Amino acid sequence: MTTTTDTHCPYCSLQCGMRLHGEGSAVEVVERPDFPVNLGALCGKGQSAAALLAPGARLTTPLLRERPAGPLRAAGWDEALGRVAEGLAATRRTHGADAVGVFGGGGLTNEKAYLLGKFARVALGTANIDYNGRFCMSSAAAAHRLAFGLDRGLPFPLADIPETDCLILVGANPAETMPPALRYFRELRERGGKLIVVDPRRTRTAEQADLHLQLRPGSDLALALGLLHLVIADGLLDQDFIDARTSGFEPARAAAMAHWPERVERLTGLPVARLREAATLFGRAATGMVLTARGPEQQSKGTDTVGAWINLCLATGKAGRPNSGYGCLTGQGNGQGGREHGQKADQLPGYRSIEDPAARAHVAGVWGVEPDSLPRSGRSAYELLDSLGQPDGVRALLLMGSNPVVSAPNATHVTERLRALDLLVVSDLVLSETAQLADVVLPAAQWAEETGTTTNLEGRVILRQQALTAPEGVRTDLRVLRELAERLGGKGEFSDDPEQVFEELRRASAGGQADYAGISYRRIRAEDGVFWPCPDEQHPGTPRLFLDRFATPDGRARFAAVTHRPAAEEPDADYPLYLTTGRVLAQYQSGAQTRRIQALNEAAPGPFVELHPQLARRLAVTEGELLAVTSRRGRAVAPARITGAIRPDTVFMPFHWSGAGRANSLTNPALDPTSKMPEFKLCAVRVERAQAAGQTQPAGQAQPARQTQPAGQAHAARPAHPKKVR
Ligand SMILES: Nc1nc2c(c(=O)[nH]1)N[C@H]1C(S)=C(S)[C@@H](COP(=O)(O)OP(=O)(O)OC[C@H]3O[C@@H](n4cnc5c(=O)[nH]c(N)nc54)[C@H](O)[C@@H]3O)O[C@H]1N2
Ligand SMILES: Nc1nc2c(c(=O)[nH]1)N[C@H]1C(S)=C(S)[C@@H](COP(=O)(O)OP(=O)(O)OC[C@H]3O[C@@H](n4cnc5c(=O)[nH]c(N)nc54)[C@H](O)[C@@H]3O)O[C@H]1N2
Ligand code: SF4
Ligand SMILES: [Mo]
Repeated sequence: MTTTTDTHCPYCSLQCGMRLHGEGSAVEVVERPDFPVNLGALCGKGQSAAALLAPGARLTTPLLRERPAGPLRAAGWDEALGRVAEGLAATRRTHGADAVGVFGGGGLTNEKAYLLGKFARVALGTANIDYNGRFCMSSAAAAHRLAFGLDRGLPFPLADIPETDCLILVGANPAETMPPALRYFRELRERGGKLIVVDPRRTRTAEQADLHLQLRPGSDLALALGLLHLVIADGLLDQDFIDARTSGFEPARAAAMAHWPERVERLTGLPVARLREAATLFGRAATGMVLTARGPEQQSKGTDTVGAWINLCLATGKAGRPNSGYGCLTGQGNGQGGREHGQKADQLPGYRSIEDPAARAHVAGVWGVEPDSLPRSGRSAYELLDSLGQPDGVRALLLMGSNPVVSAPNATHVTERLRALDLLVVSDLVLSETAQLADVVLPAAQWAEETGTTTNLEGRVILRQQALTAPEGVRTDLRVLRELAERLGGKGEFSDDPEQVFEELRRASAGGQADYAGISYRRIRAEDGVFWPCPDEQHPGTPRLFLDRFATPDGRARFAAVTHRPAAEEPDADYPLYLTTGRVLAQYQSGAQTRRIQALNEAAPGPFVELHPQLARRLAVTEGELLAVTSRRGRAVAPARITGAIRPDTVFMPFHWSGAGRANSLTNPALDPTSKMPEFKLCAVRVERAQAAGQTQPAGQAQPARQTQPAGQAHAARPAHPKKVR
């Protein structure tokens, strides 16, 4: 029988609508032209997403490690879950509940993220749960809450973008990271609106801009302050808006006045004339938007940096009004919903604080437990990974939906910490680099094999519908959590029916900031998604926030009192260049999924180091030659890609690969004090020809499309680790 199911892409936060068309276990992705966000358009990742559903391409049986340094072998579910439950319980008995940790992901559905948070607090009783979203947009989330009292990535639908007069895109490269969204920027320019792109590289996105500000990495804070300075000097403030709808302007004004154009030119490397051009375009526009992505956010001053861009919007009256505002382009498939319902260290569902007595009482009521039994705040993502295997740290870890061996900063150190665990349990679709280190690997069902909601970058809650039955041997994450909770014999009820879990999430979120109480699967199907907050079934949902008031106690948006400061590590004589990192179109994140898909692997076969021709000449490097990049934390080797599109003082590496070409062997785990975001976007490095540096192995080259080994076969043996204790 042929079936057609409407669903959404498993990858990024655009959550493009797609249709799965198929017979039996074979499905193909076809267009779904009626879904408003992407109107049928998909990037190559979405088009090829079904390839990983095939049994040969993914895990179909649990895997167990018998001896600390032995290989992984196939096992039955009963044995695998028994081992996990016993191991977690033993760690809890010996070292206390907080010695058990949980690490989640922004790709998990709302139902999974919610149940994972409940599982940690109720079934395990641990404070130590956090997730990879900490590495993603957490600085923007923190700045949002400080300024507006509420964090939703975009306060308006994407469809508003073409209506604004001037848009500043800061450290975002949607041409590679969300191509179907380019339509909105194109329409903006067709209407006569201006597009300004701020990026140290002339990306495919920057090529489409009216003005490209090719700043020095890490200088966005100075740039935003400098633009505010010029706007003030040119009399372009919206004083009525400042008086009526904001608080705290004076210290923000004083900080901006200390960032005069020549000083900002020195800090950013941008000529004063360019700064003036940008300030005039934005300041004079009747409406305007600033959108940030990972460029300015993944810095040890990311929260302050985003705050400075919000200041620019507030000072010019470009927030809380139609076709104006600040927004963050969230990244992961459920990067928005995944940060709302309790998989963060300090959070309970509905974007509630775990330290707030009223929030604890409400959620404990829904969960049927005593408020006092709920743990308090735990460690943030990098702090949690850094604590693994340490005497007072986490000693048994359940990891669901992340591949930190590739994606965490200072990854060599993080890998060592993972190896020092008493027990590592990884739920994944494939044998990721992190799963290869696990004691127990649990094969999870995939997006097309289960139903669940995600919340896209606009705050639109949408429904992925099951189109296929998962292969034998694979279980859903919800079922794994339910069965583990039962084996652990604790309090609370755990359902594995997604709609039932969503119904519980509605109740748990009711009255919170991210209020889903009025959203149901039925409504989502009928309405192309529903925007939160949506407190009851009659409520239409909230596509646009802050039009009447901001979500602060007095309804006013708050200016941030911020000044420029250097990065945690600036270039010096030993490490004279900036390294920045990011993405390419055909690979997704740690590459665990996309490196297993042939078409994508052909399009982007391996890591590389982007460098300017001037730098290449100085280093006597030719195109494709292997380069050794060294930072204070490690070294990576990858071929040179010479391009005039990058600053001569900066090199760029994508972070999608493991092995010798892993960018995160180099990156700096210096954390933003507020958001705990690591400084992925810049560190100081030295670059040499690999041969000159004594490297002769052609390491870091394209990796062949690796297939997961069939069930029953021995899997990667893990090198022995001295810290391994059992
Ligand atoms: N193809 C693809 N698409 C993806 C993903 C993927 O892995 N692959 N991941 C998804 C996820 S989770 C995310 S978070 C998003 C990320 O989406 P983006 O933020 O658009 O992607 P990045 O490449 O990380 O960074 C954007 C730009 O920041 C620039 N940049 C580097 N340093 C600085 C700086 O100091 N200041 C400024 N202003 N810019 C700087 C880089 O040159 C880069 O062009 O993409 C999502 N979509
Ligand atoms: N140098 C550098 N490092 C970075 C960044 C950067 O810009 N530069 N960006 C950071 C950002 S923004 C992000 S978001 C992180 C992302 O990095 P990761 O957290 O590693 O994200 P993914 O590679 O998407 O890992 C998801 C894993 O979960 C599996 N998976 C997918 N869906 C499911 C599911 O439903 N259930 C289960 N059980 N497993 C699933 C996938 O197969 C994959 O192995 O990387 C960060 N690291
Ligand atoms: S843009 Fe994002 S959601 Fe859309 S098809 Fe590509 S990866 Fe999927
Ligand atoms: Mo992300």
